[in-house]
Amino acid sequence: MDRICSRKWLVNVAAALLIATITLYLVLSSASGYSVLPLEKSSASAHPSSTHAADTGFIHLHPEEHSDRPPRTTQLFWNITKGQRRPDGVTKPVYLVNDAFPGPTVEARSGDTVIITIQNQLGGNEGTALHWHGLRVSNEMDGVVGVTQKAMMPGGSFTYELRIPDDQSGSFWYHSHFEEQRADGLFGAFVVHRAESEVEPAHIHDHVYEDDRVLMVGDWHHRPAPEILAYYRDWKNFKIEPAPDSLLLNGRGYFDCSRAVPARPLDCEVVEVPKLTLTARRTRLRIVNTGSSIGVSVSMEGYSMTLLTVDGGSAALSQTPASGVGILYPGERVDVLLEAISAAPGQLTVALDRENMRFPNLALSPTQHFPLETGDALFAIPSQEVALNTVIDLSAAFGSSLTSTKMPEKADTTTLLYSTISYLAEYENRPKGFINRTSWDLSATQAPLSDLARSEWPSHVDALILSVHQGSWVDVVLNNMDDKGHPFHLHGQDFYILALHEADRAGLFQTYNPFDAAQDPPELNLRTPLRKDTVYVPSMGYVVLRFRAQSLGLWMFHCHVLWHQAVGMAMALEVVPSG
Ligand SMILES: [Cu+2]
Repeated sequence: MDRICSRKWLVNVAAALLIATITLYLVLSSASGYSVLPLEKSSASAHPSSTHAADTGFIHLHPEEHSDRPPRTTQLFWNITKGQRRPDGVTKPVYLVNDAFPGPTVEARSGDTVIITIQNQLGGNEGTALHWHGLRVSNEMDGVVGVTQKAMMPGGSFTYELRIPDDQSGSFWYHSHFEEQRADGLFGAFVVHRAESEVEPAHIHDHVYEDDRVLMVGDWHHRPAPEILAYYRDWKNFKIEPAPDSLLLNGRGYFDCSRAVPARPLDCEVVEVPKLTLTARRTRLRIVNTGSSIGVSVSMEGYSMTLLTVDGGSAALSQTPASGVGILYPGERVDVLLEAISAAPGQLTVALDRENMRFPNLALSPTQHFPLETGDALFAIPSQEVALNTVIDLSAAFGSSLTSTKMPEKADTTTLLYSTISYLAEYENRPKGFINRTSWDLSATQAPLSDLARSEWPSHVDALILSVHQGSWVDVVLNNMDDKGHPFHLHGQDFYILALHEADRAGLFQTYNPFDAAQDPPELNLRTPLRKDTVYVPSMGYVVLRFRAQSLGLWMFHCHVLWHQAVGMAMALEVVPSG
């Protein structure tokens, strides 16, 4: 009798366990199948790298290991390969540096020499090269295929010897400058810490922070970049850039699989929304837009943001602390000081600007939220006054005061440029980028121009090459003839932004010609201009840039929207010896 009873009891327990298991399975499988924001769930289907216990979602920096040591030389070895990854749940072949996506973060200090030997292990016939965005390295190390080097072919290697100037520190990044590899993940962060002995503007020096972190933000396409470019170049698509599918923070995002359309099947798994954690009361956050075409705004609930620097460590000031910053365009960087104003968990919000998304992608959430947690040790700083829901306007920021010895009242040469993307019958109605009616055809420049005699350049590339003397001051007036903005990046030197003008009447160009005596010149900011290496030129407006030509060689100047650059919106600056 006892045995029968106990057997019945066992059967009941087993049945109950079975029902519980089935229920749990149904709950979990429906969560992983349909929930858009599965905050807490089994890690079984999550991306492996997002489940790491110590993971904060940010890239941690170590200024204490660099600021008070003497300059040194370090050697790195990087293998470039390609592999399948699921950055946002959707499988895609991405570029890997030493098996990592994004590539490893480089940390150095001003005056260091970083030697990086790159092995191309991509196989097939695919070349590559890396560019060190914003770093003032010697011209032959600039990594631009067709200008400063040949593409490094599979099985080959190339050694970049990066001598970081004694007076350069800040937030940089590296990325491929060959075809469209940047859009498929060949990039990483590069931070140069300031030596303690260097003088720093007071508004930065007065701030203390306990943590120093990087956040790379960028749009993301599920299809390989060559397909995106082919779409953009197709005359049937009216020169409208394809909207991205997703966005990534330090290489991770989340895509709602149920939004995939049958016409474009995806290998999609629901992944956890990446969580972000900040443990310090004050953090220096270096935000890099690593995307292909879209501007981003970033805001953080529970934190105030104070502008510190823009691009490669140039001081920048704006109004009172805000709760966000933007719009940051591809290639641009901004360093902000984050101060906790609330100990409660909040969220980080990224909003993608719609300017380069005229055909909306219904699968994309243009504004995305990521849970932002605070560490145990965190407590709010009560004295902070933050205008909530305000965003630091980078186009209205200004730099620290310049003395007249730093920049002359007048430049030695002035260049007038007009840029546009048009589609003309003679080019089969494909979009083509022009600067002063020249267009850079990258596929035609396999031999680097730096290896060729000047007289041979025109037969290799039909593009504008502006020659200036080393040490001379150059003004560039760049008029944007398009009804959308373009973030232009100059290699090898920083420029001051003396004027920036956005057309204030829709449909009306407001250009500036400094050689037209009848036109009133705009007001130039000669005392507190922002110093940058990437500038957003507003639609139908213009910028006036001034820089001192520094390093000898050929330096590209191009739109950092990858699709615009790929269809020719590029030119070069040639710095020749003076006298
Ligand atoms: Cu552009």
